[in-house]
Amino acid sequence: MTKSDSSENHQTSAAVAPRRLLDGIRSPADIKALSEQDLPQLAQEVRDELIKVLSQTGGHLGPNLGVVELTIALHRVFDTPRDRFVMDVSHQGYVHKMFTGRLDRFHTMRQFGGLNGFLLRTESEHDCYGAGHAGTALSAALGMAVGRDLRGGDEHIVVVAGDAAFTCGISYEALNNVKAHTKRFIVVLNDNEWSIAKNVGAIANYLNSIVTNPTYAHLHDKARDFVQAILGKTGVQLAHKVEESVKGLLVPSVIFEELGLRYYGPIDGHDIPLLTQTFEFLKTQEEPVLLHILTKKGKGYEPAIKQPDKFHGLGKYKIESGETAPTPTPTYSEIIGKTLAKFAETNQKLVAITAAMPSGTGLSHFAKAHPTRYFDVGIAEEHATLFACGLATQGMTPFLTIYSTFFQRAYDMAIHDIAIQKLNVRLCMDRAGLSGDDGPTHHGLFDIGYLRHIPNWVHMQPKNEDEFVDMLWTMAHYNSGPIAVRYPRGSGTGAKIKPEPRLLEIGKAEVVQHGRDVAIFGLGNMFEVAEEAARKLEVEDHVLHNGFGCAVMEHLHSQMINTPVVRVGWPDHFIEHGAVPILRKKHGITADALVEKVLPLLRKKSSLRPSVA
Ligand SMILES: Cc1ncc(C[n+]2csc(CCOP(=O)(O)OP(=O)(O)O)c2C)c(N)n1
Repeated sequence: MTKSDSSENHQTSAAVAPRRLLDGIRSPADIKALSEQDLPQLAQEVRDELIKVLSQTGGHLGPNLGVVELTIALHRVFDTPRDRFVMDVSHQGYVHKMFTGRLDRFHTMRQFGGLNGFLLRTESEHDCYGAGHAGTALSAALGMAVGRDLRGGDEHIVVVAGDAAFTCGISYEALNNVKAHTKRFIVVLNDNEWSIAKNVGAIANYLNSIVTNPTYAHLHDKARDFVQAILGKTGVQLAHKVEESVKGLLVPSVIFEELGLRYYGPIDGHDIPLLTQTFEFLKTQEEPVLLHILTKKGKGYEPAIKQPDKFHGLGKYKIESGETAPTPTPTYSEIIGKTLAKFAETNQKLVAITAAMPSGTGLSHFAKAHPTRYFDVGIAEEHATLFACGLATQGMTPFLTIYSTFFQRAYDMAIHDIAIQKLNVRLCMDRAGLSGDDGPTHHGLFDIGYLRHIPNWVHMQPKNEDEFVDMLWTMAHYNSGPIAVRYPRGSGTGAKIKPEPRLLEIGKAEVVQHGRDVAIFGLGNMFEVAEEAARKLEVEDHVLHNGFGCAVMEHLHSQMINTPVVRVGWPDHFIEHGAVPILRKKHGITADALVEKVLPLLRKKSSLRPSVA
């Protein structure tokens, strides 16, 4: 749509009925076509849309409410898809989706068949890089910038990364190389002081020290007036001349400059004119630059401002109050947080570690009870793992709680540090199995595969909450090397947890039902499905390849047992996002699908006796 199309449409419909400016935004050109006076209204409409739609779909509300003005300014100044926005995690890309031709599908967000909750290269030409895990943006964007330079291109590469992305080691691995490899590179550090929980560590303190510098408020006002007066009036031609003066007006920050990026800021990330003019200026720079902007997570929605952690990402909620539906039974995460806190009362060596997920992993319960033995290390899974290794060498009892998908980061540590040295690290993998609406970046479908071939590891999965606590108890007492437990998102069967946990025998399966013709091996939360199928054959909430079923087949083979094996698990491709029951049905991870696979074999059973895994 051209500029005139956009305003014409707006006028025509405005004459009939009040129409949102947002509805006229079909592409970034329509953002550029709006007058500066219209932008606050657009920002309000975007916020209203986010709050309304996400109340039904769930999603990353707080982060997106915080980047409304930033996204407007970015799309006014830069031209995607030619210019590239590389968003770290990309959970803050919802507004960008609205502005790039996806507003009409915005209500399908995170639903099966609908828009993904993160940026996806396959979803839009405006999404130049997909993500879901943190810390990848700077490196990937640097690769793009170098590719552009080698090609002789002149497009802009703009990174948008939150303050917590700067707790990731890889962000610094990228920064270490920026200056040597490109001259044109724009980084926006979106500082809202929050990761999912409050951001942690020395870098967070350092950013805070810039922001709370007593001269900052004064300088900020002067900088704003200056940039607006000079750049606003005369455009970017004067940019080079004023560069030194602009820098002088802003608070100098050593760390980013030492790393080779010219630092600008901090500036108000909700001030569209200031952001726009600053981007116009940064666009002209022939050196890597970092703009530090200050934003409020959850801006414009009181419940999200009051509880940034909860509203970082959540399911459905009531718009008026922000209330969410209560979970009927305690989740596995809650159980682990409380159980470890209880164990730690008598085991003074028990320590618990999270990589920026205190509430997600349930460790917030542990943190309250044992603050000195609780460690949030930031978004730093490799460091968290090595840190646990170090603690283990000191005879501590480290519990490392990480989502299955994020532990992929620490694969080398699982071999090189934990397994080879046979360290007593207890790995608790939350969200093992399908994560549902977050999609392929978050499904925990690979951990059996990536751990089971490493020597020395014990790997468990409980069939219900009670067995989970037994497993945690067993882990706390297991001192013969690494031990892991995987458990799903949400609640289990609701099984009553007995008062005293029991020690489990390592490597021993439980025979739940005796029979003939078929042997069903069920793992973890798939036990219910298996029970129903045999009443149930067990299946696995993991990819088939290198999963539990493979382990069963290998074992049968090694014992020279020649029997057909039916395996039920996730197929060999990345599973899309959507509600878990829909995805299970689509991919045949149900008792019915299992029975259907086994029946033909049973019909032939005169000669064969099948096993199911
Ligand atoms: C490797 C990895 N670990 C953990 C997470 C979970 N996670 C998603 S967003 C987020 C916090 C991001 O904070 P920040 O970058 O400051 O952005 P904000 O949400 O505050 O805008 C975390 C820890 C992740 N996505 N990737």
